Amino acid sequence: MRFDVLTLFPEFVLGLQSYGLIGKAIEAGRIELGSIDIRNFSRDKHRRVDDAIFGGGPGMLMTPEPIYESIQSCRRAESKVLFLSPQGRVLDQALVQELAQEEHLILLCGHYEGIDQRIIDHYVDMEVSIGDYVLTGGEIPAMVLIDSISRFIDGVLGNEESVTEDSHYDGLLKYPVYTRPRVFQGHEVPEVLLSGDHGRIEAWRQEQSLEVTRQKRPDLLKKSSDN
Ligand code: 4H4
Repeated sequence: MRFDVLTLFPEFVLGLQSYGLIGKAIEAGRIELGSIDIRNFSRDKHRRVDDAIFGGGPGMLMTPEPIYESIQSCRRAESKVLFLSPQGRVLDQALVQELAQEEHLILLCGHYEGIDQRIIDHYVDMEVSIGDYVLTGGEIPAMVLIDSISRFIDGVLGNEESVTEDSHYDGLLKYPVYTRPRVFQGHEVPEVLLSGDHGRIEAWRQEQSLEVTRQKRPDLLKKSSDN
């Protein structure tokens, strides 16, 4: 998987190169990360990348030419261009797994009031949102996508970790988990987890996963019963 991030803050995105498992995966070549400064494609003598909005309205918009040139600078036949936007399909684990099947994702980060609609209409394959709120820029959403998608790339998670035990993998939340000490501030680990009886442990975990989901996200239970 290769990610190319089209951004006005290239250094910010490259911080991922020294960020935990993502940094290790980049170093090991499991994932590739490029960060392209849209401003380098401005033909304006002041390197402007924004302008006033036709028809009036508050704020500024990112102009289409520098964005178009930055897309063309890295686009390949297999590329998918994603625009991070509050108007996009809201990211969930299903979309993460769908996007993890791609080979090359170009992540376009907006600023100001967004970008010229003609880029969205003619050069963006999918708008993706990380939630129903508006941020100052698309870089943090882009990093959310890179992190969540990278967990599904072979070799990024250690052998001892697996996405199949994650919350939302099967549409439910993860069961409660515990580690040493067995007694912490007088609070004990559930006895079943110390029993060594893997059948009992698996059954307990499945029931707990349902109960946690029922308590915290009953909407997920409705969604899974509708499917
Ligand atoms: C893009 C603001 C588009 C407004 C932006 C619009 C998110 C989000 C986000 C900086 C950029 C904002 N990106 N999930 N939420 N014209 N990006 O807030 O569509 O209203 O991903 S617009």
